[in-house]
Amino acid sequence: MFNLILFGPPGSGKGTQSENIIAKYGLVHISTGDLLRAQISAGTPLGLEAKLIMEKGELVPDNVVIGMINDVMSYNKDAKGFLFDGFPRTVAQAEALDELLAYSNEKVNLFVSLKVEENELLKRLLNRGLTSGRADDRNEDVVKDRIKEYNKKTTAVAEYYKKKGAVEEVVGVGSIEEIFGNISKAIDSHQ
Ligand code: B4P
Repeated sequence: MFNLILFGPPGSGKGTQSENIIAKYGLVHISTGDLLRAQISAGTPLGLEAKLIMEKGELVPDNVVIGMINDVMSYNKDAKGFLFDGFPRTVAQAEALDELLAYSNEKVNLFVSLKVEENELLKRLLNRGLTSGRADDRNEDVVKDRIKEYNKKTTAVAEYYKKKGAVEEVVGVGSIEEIFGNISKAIDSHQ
C-alpha cells in the first residue's frame, strides 16, 4: 500500500491536485471536506451538526471525522493505497490515523505539504465563493477564520510528521500542471 497525505491551508490546492493524483496513481481519495458536504446534502444528523460548524469556519469534532475515515477505510480494504485530502487537521486526528493504519501493518508513506501565502489563499477562496455555492467561501470573515483555525490547530500536524520523516514541501503557487509535476516527483521518489 502507498498512503499519502496531501496537506496545506484552506485554498492551497489540495482538492485540485487530488484529482490529478488519483488519476495517475490509482489511490482511493478520502476528502473529509467532501464527506462532510455529502452528509450536509443528505440532511443527516451528522450533516446538520457539521453545517453549523463549517459555516463558522471552525473544525468539526475529531471523533466525527475519525469515524468517517474509519468507515471509508473499512469499505476499501483492497485499495492500492489512500490519498488523504484535508485530513488529518489536528494532532489527535494524526494519531488516530496512525493507529487505524497500524491495525493492518500499514503507515503513512509520504506527507506532501503545499506552501501558499495567506493573501493568495484569501484571493482564491473568495474567488471560488463566487461560483462554488459554498457558504464557507463566500464570506471574507469566515475565510479568515478558517485560515486562523489552520494556524492555531493544523500547522502542528506538519511538525508531527516532520518528526517521523517522509515529508516533502511543494510550492503551491504556479500553474496546476507545474505543481502537479513537483508533487509527482515527490511521490515517485518515495515509492
Ligand atoms: P475542505 O473541503 O478540505 O476545503 P479547503 O481546505 O477549503 O479546500 P482545498 O484546499 O481542498 O481547496 P483547493 O485549494 O483545491 O474543508 C472545508 C471545511 O470542512 C473545513 O473548513 C472544516 O470546517 C471542515 N473539515 C474538513 N476536513 C476536516 C477535518 N479533517 N477535521 C475537521 N474539520 C474538517 O481550491 C481552492 C481554490 O483555489 C479553487 O477555486 C481552485 O481552483 C484554486 N486553485 C487551486 N490551485 C490553484 C493554483 N495553482 N493557482 C490558482 N488557483 C488555484
